[in-house]
Amino acid sequence: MSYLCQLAWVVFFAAVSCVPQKAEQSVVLFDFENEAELDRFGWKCRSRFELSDHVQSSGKRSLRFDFYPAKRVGFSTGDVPRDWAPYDVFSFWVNNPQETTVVLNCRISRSLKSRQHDFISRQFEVSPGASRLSIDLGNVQKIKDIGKNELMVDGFYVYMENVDRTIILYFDEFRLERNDKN
Ligand SMILES: [Ca+2]
Repeated sequence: MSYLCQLAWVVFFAAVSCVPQKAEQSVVLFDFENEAELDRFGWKCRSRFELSDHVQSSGKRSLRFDFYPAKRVGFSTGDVPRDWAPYDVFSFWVNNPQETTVVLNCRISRSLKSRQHDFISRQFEVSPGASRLSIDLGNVQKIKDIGKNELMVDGFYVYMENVDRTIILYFDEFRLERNDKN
């Protein structure tokens, strides 16, 4: 093989290896099927949590979380992929066994350059029964003037505020999703 030919192959393979890997269409971050998943969370006081096979959206189990009366109570994790820019939606399934709507908050912690942080916060009114809650990451990028490919995340926090009675919710299938079908 001539020198030029060898060089061409080197350039070709270098170019191929530099093509960014496309993110999966949908990534399940937590499915709450085994106890080890619970170790990936930080748990706050004033709560009780366990895996449950009572209801679920995927697999056989979900997370049952009892929010006890408190000013603020919930659960958080930093055990997530850092780069959320390739994804369009962050969503999770929730089942509200109460007979009334409850208010649930979700806060995504975004890391900025120079070790600063800010938060993407959403408040949801969760109706009785099952529903899927979602945060449109594309819209967040627009509102916060975040450039494409610049959504670096440290983790998220799901919580309730001013809880005056014990509230039970079941959670399952925390996901990152892409909208395009390619
Ligand atoms: Ca599950």
